[in-house]
Amino acid sequence: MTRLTENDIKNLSEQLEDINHMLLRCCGMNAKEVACDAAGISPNSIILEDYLVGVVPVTSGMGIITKFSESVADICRSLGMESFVTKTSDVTGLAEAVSRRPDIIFMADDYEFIAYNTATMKFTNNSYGTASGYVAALNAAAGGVKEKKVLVLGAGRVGGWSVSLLQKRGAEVTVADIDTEKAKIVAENNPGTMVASDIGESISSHNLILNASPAHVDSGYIREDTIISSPGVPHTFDKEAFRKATIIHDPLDIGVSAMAVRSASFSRPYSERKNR
Ligand code: 2YH
Repeated sequence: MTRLTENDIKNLSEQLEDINHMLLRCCGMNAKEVACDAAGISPNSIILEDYLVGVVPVTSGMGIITKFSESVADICRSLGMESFVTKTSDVTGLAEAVSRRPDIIFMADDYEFIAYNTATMKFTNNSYGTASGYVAALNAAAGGVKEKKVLVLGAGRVGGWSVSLLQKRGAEVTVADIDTEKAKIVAENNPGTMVASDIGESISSHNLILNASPAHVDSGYIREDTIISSPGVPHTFDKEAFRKATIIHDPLDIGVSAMAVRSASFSRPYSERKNR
């Protein structure tokens, strides 16, 4: 599982405006609109300003990623939500967060990253959020994926969810992975999905790609006018790839925004139900 590095996110809070511009340019929607589409709700149906989000740093495993929690809180703030990072971490941090009665608590260790809705006791995770956000972005950038061929690179958790969500939007999906067995399992779980036999040839024969793989995509294979929705980190496209393709990418914003909006959609805000 790819772990974000401090370098991936060090300036993210200052880049959120630029990411919104990138999304508007590529998809005609900003991060909030992409996240609402990913969650299957209209932006007018939810008042994100009424939701309070708590983010708890977690020291287990490989430990704290500098600015990770702050970036998550800033992303939620950029959506209009109120947010805070707890001063303490782990279980003490969770207790601190709960005492402030937030609607949503974000926590991540090395394997799982969740947005827990405190009213419904339901959580949504980053793999689903990332897949749903990048599928929504690709769908918007492509003017709809219905009955169009889409290639999903990577058959991990994000790739698997992407295949399923693209199929729900009516796309004809092919999945590719250097581990063909993993791709076959994703295809078996999503009947109708094809498995790529030659990854380079598949990239060359698609102009809509969801890149959920950490592998480098060689620009030589990429067709002119391809749209690549690319959650995969590290993000290693070269200049030629950017010349040929529209590439939608950011290290955290699209996935976290989708998680925040989906988790908020599980319940009305606490502020509306009670006095905090
Ligand atoms: O980046 C990660 C994991 N790879 C999970 C991602 C799931 N798609 N976790 C972040 C760890 C954050 C750290 N524990 C902190 O700063 O709190």
